[in-house]
Amino acid sequence: NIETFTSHIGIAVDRFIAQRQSEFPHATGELSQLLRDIVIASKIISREINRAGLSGIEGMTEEENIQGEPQRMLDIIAEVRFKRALINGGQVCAILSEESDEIIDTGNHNAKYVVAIDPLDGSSNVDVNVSVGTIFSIYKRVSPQGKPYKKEDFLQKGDQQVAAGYILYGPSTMLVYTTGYGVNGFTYESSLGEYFLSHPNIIQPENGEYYSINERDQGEFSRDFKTYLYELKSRKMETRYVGSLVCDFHRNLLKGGVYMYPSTDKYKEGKLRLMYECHALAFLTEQAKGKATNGSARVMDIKPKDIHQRTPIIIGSKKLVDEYEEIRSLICF
Ligand code: P6P
Repeated sequence: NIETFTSHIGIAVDRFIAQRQSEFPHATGELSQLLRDIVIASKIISREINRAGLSGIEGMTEEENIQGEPQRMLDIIAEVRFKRALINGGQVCAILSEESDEIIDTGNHNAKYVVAIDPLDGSSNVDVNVSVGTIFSIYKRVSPQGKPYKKEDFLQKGDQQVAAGYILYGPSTMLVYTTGYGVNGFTYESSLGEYFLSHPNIIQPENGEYYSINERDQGEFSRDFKTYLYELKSRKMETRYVGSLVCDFHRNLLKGGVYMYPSTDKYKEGKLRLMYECHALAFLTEQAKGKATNGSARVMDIKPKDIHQRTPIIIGSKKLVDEYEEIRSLICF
């Protein structure tokens, strides 16, 4: 009956956002509205993904994105949906998207936030029905309100994020985000069209059994990575690599583990993008008591130089990342 069905369901995300806002007397409600705008777009994309095989939108376009990667129809659809939600929501003056070379001016020049987003990370997995994700970071603009955005609004350190999160379009669609006061996970109930709190105050296990890396490149890894991987394998850690970042990150966040994408011959600076992938995940993992480094520096301390720059990353359970750093300090100095 409805009692049992709803007994385990937590608060709806709208009410959670409002409750959190009420804890900050000076809050104006603009960030709350921005989060709601992201939630709206995610519900539309969740539906598009769930029926992609029926609507024929799994395929490719003839285009490539700035990364030189082929663009899929769903990449474009996801970007359009987030752009529209953020433009109409009025809280964002500019958007940095993985799918667009240039920063998108929303025209909301009085808005005080900017958003960096990977609208649909891992989208190549959709046509084989493997989970994919959206990753977003929210920053306060540094340029004066009332005028168009400046590039400096985006070249901010990870520490400057006011909020960050991801949506995981998996067996269930989940929203996981932080505003700097812990990490909370919400599960989407499509029959009600609402997200409900299902994973309150997520803490990443200090240790873990999983390591995630594409072993294809192991011949190219630096000595510290080779030594670290040898160590992990020698104690029979489980390798789990979906090849969809949000999946691999989410599993390691809940169960404990480490995700690595080091520098390779093909990706000298690592493959993952700092502004709209690594910053958000680093903020989340630190808020959940985990750790994120680029090998020599805390990801959240990196001073961005280019809006589409990449970075090597080792991210996850604190003890596992500490162990990598120990090995690196022994080998590299
Ligand atoms: P590789 C997907 O393209 C992505 O950006 C992440 O989602 C994923 O973790 C990574 O690249 C996979 O890269 O080189 O292992 O195929």
